[in-house]
Amino acid sequence: MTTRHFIIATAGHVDHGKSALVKALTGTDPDRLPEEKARQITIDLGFAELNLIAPNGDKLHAGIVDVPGHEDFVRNMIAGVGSIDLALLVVAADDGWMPQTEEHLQILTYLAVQRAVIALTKSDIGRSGVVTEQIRNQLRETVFACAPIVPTSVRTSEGLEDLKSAIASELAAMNPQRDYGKPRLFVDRVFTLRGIGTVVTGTLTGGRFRRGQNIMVQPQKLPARIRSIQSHGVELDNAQPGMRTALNLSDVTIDQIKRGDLITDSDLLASSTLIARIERSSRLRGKDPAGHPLKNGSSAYLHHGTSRVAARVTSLETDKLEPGQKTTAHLKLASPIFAFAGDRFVLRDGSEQHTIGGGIVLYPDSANHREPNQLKLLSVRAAAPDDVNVFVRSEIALRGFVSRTAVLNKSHFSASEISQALMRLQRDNEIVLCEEIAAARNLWQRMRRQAIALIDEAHKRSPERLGLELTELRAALRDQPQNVFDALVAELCTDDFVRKGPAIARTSHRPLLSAELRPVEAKIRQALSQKPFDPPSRREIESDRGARDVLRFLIESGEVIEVGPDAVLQREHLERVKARIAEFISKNGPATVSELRQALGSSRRIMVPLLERLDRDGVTRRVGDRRVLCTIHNA
Ligand SMILES: Nc1nc2c(ncn2[C@@H]2O[C@H](COP(=O)(O)OP(=O)(O)OP(=O)(O)O)[C@@H](O)[C@H]2O)c(=O)[nH]1
Ligand SMILES: [Mg+2]
Repeated sequence: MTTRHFIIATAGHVDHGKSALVKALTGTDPDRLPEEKARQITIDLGFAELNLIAPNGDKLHAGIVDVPGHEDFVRNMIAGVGSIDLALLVVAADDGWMPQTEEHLQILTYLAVQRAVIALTKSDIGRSGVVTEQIRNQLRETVFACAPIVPTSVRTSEGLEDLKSAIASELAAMNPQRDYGKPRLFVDRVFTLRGIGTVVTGTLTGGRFRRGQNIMVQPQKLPARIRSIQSHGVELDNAQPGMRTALNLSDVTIDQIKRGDLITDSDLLASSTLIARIERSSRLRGKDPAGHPLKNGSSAYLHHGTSRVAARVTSLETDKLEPGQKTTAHLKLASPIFAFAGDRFVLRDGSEQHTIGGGIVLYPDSANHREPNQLKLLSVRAAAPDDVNVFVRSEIALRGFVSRTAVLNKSHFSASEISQALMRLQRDNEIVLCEEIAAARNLWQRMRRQAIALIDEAHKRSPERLGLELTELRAALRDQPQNVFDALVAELCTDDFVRKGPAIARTSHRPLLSAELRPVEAKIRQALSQKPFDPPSRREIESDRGARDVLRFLIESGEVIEVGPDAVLQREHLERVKARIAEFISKNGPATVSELRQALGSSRRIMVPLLERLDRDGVTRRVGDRRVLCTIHNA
């Protein structure tokens, strides 16, 4: 039977008994720092593990993150609850609902934690009945309204078994964290072990890591390799989502990596601007500093995963945001973060005293989506952040084109979920799929029509040419990204168009000289044949525009070969001169340029580039200042 893995984090006011409870449940004291022991307070995150049996007998394993309750360390608390399945919200029976109980509840809500078990601690000294009622009242309008409340005491051991069963029932009812093939581990600790090297720990989400895998430390894009993996002290080949994970990394030193960094397998760029849906809890009171209006352009701190970064927040819809309100906003970050659409975050004020809001990343890249239709698309996305169809459709509508790998990958959806959504949209005729590109149908058709018109125009303007130079087409469509352009050319070429060297043409197009160029053609042919191995230079032939066009036509049609920058030969003459050179060397042995030139009635101007070309083609080989035939031609 496989064990299902989950992550639990504590939450609650300072001194309410979170760490004591974790110790009583697991046997591990999560307070490990000397300063924590001395001050009897949790400062930084602590870790423990709990094995449980589900009501149906399944094995459950929970990594526990114990967070500090003190208001000075809310920053650490947020780092601990970023990717959890279940909150263990602790309220002391003697103290009741307190400011950080409230602040932590709001943080859990912003981070979209869906389930909680409430431990009513210190039941040996408190007023369990009154406080239970108070908790129920506080949770009434929240997702935790029906969460179990279990009175416990670590002094008398009352309720500890009940608490374990309550946790087990909650976890048993949950799906383990999703594996969408995009592993991310937000680093919460970095340390070095003698003889082992750099170790980072965190909670793994979104995908798996395996021993030996190459990874990327983001946002700095630092490549490294996973030398070994542990979870709660046990060596593993693989770590899966929802596991507390320790990675021993090669190629990184501890000064290159810190809490807040992210281990991922993606080398996509991190972003310094985001578009996000921001909301402010209606529980905030306007008269409290945390509830003051959030004015446009205010600075705040954005907490994402275990990272915290200064941000300038500008609503795209309103001047200021009051408690209970939501808006789509633009966030300019002081340093980049590696976020996905759908990621949750918390906002604290510039002084880092208060939690003022939170939200969801809608668009994890730079963009300036302020048009009403764009804002509408974003709010549709905000309303259904877990709907892959909504995500993909809005992404294509916002960007016009997307490349599957580069953009859709910054989401909480797997490659196959995205592919299926793309196929559905294609079936419904909303988009065009072409190689790596998915494009809004209207936009693609417009671009395609434009390209076809340009090609037809080129055929008409210069019927003697192969077609429209791709560089010319690219210049006309310069606003489109290169990969979109490449996809368009590829798509055109599946149909009525074809690539011919550097040009694109209608398949039906046959280059043809216009009547007025025919005499020029005859003249050039004659000039090239008069002294077949020593014809006039290209410059001489191209005496005017018409001659230039004709010569290019002859080159493109393959009748004339460019031997050097200024040297051209008719194809048949090139073949003949090649044969004569081979014959001469076979008969007389290795020959110099000037021997060959004299023997064949050619010139240095032709013979030097010609022999270089034959060297490149493997016909001749240079030995000193002589040419020999390559063995294959001797044979
Ligand atoms: N009587 C009684 N005291 C308790 C109980 N649980 C914890 N305490 C005491 O409460 C104090 C605080 O306990 P901690 O577990 O450190 O509280 P905490 O919530 O982890 O505190 P921070 O991490 O600093 O927020 C300690 O002195 C504990 O001995 C309990 O069930 N009964
Ligand atoms: Mg503690």
